[in-house]
Amino acid sequence: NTKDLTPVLNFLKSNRVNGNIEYSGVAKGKNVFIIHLESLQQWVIDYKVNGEEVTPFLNSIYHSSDTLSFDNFFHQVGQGKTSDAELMLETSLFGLPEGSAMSVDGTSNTFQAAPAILAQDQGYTSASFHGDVPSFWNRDNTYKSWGYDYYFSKSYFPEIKDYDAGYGIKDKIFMASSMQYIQQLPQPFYAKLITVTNHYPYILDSKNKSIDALKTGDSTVDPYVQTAHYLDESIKEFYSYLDKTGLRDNSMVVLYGDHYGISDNHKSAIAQILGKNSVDNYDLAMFQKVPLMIQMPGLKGGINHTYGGEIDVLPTIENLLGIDSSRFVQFGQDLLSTSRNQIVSFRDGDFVSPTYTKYGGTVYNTKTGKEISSPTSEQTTAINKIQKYVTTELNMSDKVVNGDLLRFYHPKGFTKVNKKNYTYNLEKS
Ligand code: GP9
Ligand code: MN
Repeated sequence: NTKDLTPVLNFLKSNRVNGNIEYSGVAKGKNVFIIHLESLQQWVIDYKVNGEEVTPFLNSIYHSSDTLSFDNFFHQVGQGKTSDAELMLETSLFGLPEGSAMSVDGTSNTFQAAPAILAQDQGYTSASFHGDVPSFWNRDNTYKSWGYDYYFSKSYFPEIKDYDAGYGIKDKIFMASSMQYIQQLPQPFYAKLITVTNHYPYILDSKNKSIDALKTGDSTVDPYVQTAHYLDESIKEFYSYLDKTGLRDNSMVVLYGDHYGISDNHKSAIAQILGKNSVDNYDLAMFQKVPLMIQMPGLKGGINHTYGGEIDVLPTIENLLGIDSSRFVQFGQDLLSTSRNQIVSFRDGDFVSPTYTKYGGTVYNTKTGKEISSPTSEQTTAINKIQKYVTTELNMSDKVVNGDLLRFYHPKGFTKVNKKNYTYNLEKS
């Protein structure tokens, strides 16, 4: 009941930080694109294979003066993978310790999610685009709970020869088709484009491969750079459509990698990628970095070193749009805030912070990467304090999701989403 919310609200209140004033409202009224870069990890940025950049276009965005780029940004997903990433970005709530919250609770729970917040606060129209079957990760139901006006899935995209590489339509075809629908949306809009080609097992027809594979000898790792390169080219094409349609000048583009593509089971390949003889848990923790870039004409950009994760994206976007996030139950902190705690909780209770990193249960000095095998009492106190925050944050978020606690919460000026108001024409026409 309502009482269950009290500890959650107290926790959020005691950890609240002010959004960065300098950036508050700078994107007000702009269209917002969320570009979901499937399985893209931060190490590919500026990485070369045989002298060739894997993601030349994303690299140019990463280094552009109107892009806020983050080089200590981590994925925080659990078993829900893509769906956990979506949940965090749309609601600033964590996925569950097991399974997918979108699958388990997406249909029935009450949410106060980005599409509804932007619609009610600033009149945004929302649409999600994904070139696979609508039921994957229970998107067809969850998107109604989040207040998505439109959901364009498989049947909206052309079925041409070799159009599907697994998990849905190839990214380049997906971008071209999505743009035709996007042009028809009332502005300002909030549009999410979920790419799929850079998904395990990284299959691509030879005519679309334009870069060498890695040569680690691990067949599930080596082609990763080829699909990542294809994904990069599709983003370049997306930007050319922005130019052609005139949308570029009045849009903010948020690009993010949803989670690792190469799992911890591939240690030898990871070591080769990183140019090391072997990897330890510290290296694997840092290997969980994914790209986050926020690009907008006129934005004061640069490479930001704050430690953060997917849970922090929504409050960051809200501040940029001039939306007060403090009235919502959101666990993240504005990435541009100068007073953030910079504690990144992994879903299993491990963490990264500017001082200490814990991965696979081992604690490291984040700055040196050295294992802390016999901590001083001072270190123990500091580590325990971080651990307590991480455990509490995850527990609180789980309480909200498992107990459907947002049905008892009424943010100022926010009307509960009525799922019945949303229907998507998902049948094949
Ligand atoms: C499925 C696609 C991939 O629709 O988004 O999901 P993942 O396997 O990465 O969770
Ligand atoms: Mn994914």
